[in-house]
Amino acid sequence: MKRALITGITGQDGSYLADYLLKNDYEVHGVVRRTSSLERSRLAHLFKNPDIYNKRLFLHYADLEDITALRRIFLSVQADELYHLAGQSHVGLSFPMAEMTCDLTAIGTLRLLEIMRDMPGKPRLFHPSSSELFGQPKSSPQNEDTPYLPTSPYGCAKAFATQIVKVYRDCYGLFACNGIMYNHESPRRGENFVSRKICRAAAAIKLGLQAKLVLGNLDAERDWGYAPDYVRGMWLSLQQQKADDYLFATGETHSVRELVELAFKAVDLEWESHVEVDTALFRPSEPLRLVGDASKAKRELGWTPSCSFQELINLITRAEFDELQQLGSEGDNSRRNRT
Ligand code: G4F
Repeated sequence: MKRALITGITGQDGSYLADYLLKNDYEVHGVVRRTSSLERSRLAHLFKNPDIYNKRLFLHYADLEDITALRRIFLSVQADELYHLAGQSHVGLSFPMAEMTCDLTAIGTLRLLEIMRDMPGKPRLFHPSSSELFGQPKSSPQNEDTPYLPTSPYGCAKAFATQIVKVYRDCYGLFACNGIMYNHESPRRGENFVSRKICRAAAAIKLGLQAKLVLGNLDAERDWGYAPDYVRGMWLSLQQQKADDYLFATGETHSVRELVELAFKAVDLEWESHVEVDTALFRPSEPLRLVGDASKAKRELGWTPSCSFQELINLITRAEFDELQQLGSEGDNSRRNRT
């Protein structure tokens, strides 16, 4: 049985990856931070399964800054594969929290590589890089060779982390891969990312639980895909003979406005009378023309996205509607914390 270690296992990607690996007969270990709340609802279905929790799924406590604890976990787990998904992943919040974002995302990755260098049986490493690397690129679509021009502290931190992974691969022979991930969404997305915020609001407004939706830049455009597809790409990256970098994207770009239109249409509402724009939610700078060319991942890994943009937004909005309706029928309209 192969053994995998996931930092950030409680997040959207970490929880889908745990599902995927467990289905593929892995023993899965996750690193979690201590928080005052024990609720880790994205993993709840796994905790409830007596054949899985503490049998094939194990959690270990450590912060990314706590090198001694991390090193101890790495040595005791002796994983075959390490997926480093933890970090501060909100681009907007990286502006007010620039130092923390760079420390966790950039230096946190370097610290992990340093631990790996010293390990006797070195695991294969997957690092999730981001389209934020490209910021305002001179060409579209982007591929693995497009120069980095990040426009946010988060993008700068990812540029450092991506390059240091390549340096450690080339200099120390580590099996370390970057996946340049474009936006990927699902019902497990954090509620302060725009897809989930919009789909949840459309469902809540339809059910009479929310009056309006306040958004930032409706003209911003992204290449949005379905998170479980991207998690499959992470795994495929580590199954190759040679470590390399791959870009994962749908190749289509859509605006926030189109996302709003689809989400409200999914619940049979006209969006214009429910949505307000607040310029306070605009970011100091916004990437432009972010759309990915995933032909290398398709050619070498056999990876393709499974879900269209419309299917994705319908799927998230329907899941929100069902969940809010169920909470309502249980007499509890409070928002559930999924992390
Ligand atoms: O959903 P978002 O916050 O995602 P963003 O900034 O593109 O970052 C996500 O994708 C990256 C690429 O894969 C990851 F690296 C990163 O970790 C994260 O997963 O915002 C999408 C767009 C932005 O242009 C933002 O300005 O939506 C625009 N937007 C408009 N109104 C809003 C809002 N974003 C948020 N979060 N909230 C709004 O009210």
